[in-house]
Amino acid sequence: MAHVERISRRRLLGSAAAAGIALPVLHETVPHQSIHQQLAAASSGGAGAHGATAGSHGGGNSGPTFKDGDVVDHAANGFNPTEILRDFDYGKARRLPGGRTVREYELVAEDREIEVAPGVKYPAWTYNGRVPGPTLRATEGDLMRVRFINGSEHPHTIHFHGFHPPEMDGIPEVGAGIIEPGKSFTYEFEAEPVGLHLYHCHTGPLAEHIARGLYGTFICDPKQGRPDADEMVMVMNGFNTNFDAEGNQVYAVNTVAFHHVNEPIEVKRGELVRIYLVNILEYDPINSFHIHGHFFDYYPTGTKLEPRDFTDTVLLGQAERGICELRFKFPGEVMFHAHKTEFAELGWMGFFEVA
Ligand SMILES: [Cu+2]
Repeated sequence: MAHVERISRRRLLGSAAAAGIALPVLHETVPHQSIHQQLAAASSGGAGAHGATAGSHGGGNSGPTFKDGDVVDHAANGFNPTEILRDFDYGKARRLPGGRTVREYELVAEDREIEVAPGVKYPAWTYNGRVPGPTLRATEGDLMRVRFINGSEHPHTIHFHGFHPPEMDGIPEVGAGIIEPGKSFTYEFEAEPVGLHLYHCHTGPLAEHIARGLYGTFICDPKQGRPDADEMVMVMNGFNTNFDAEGNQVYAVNTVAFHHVNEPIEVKRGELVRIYLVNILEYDPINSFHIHGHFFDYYPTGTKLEPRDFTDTVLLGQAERGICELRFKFPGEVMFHAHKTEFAELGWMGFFEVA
């Protein structure tokens, strides 16, 4: 019954595409007629809002997203998840007298409609026009200066995870507090501790300010570095396209549903791959990550240089993150997805192309 309830809460999602993405699990667990009726209702209810269409069946491999390999308009979005994957922002770096490195970054809040699945538009709030925002990267002990310019119509902040004094915490009524539209503020703090962190807006209502897309990854590298690897960032997120604050209708890594089904991540067999995995998902209590046919070393929060686990699946609550390291053993297409399988079927799945 839980599945039925979940479908019904997604009926009004305004997205035939998301509703049409097919749910084999549901077919197995609830009467077909009921599901078909509900999907048909979702399709007809949603088609008007976004112009997406679904067939009379609406779901499964007949779903418009999956079946046809439709893709979103990355150019219109202004970003491509394949590029976000390996895009690290080290800021504008210079040495201070005494040898310390200062890194200066700029983040601009901007309201922007983005396409999160083919035909599904979402009125996002972004840092630098993209969701997730830039992956800010520094080495422990660097001085970080993050200039925040609020170009949005809404008040926002940047709240970093990591060490910093309260006046740099990016919460209301402390330090600069909320940064109003048209205003700016520079957050300044030392990069510490070593690990994989994140940042997000901390203006109320907090859930909405996060869900809208105001978040990104912050990596603090150890001074001695980590072993050479093919590094990538996966921010697990989702979109509550009907704004009912109950779960989400679209799930992904780095925003676009099924993106790495359409564009598998190219990796080399035997090479060390390091995934910086962040869960920022709002409106669902847990998310997960699973790779097929392989196990990985797992470093929770990346704060220790020795792995805690050797596993093929990790579970993460919101703001939990960890580093996954592995070497692909076999050539070919290797699937990865949320082992919250409902999420996988609503967009959170993809493939590595191992060569
Ligand atoms: Cu905000």
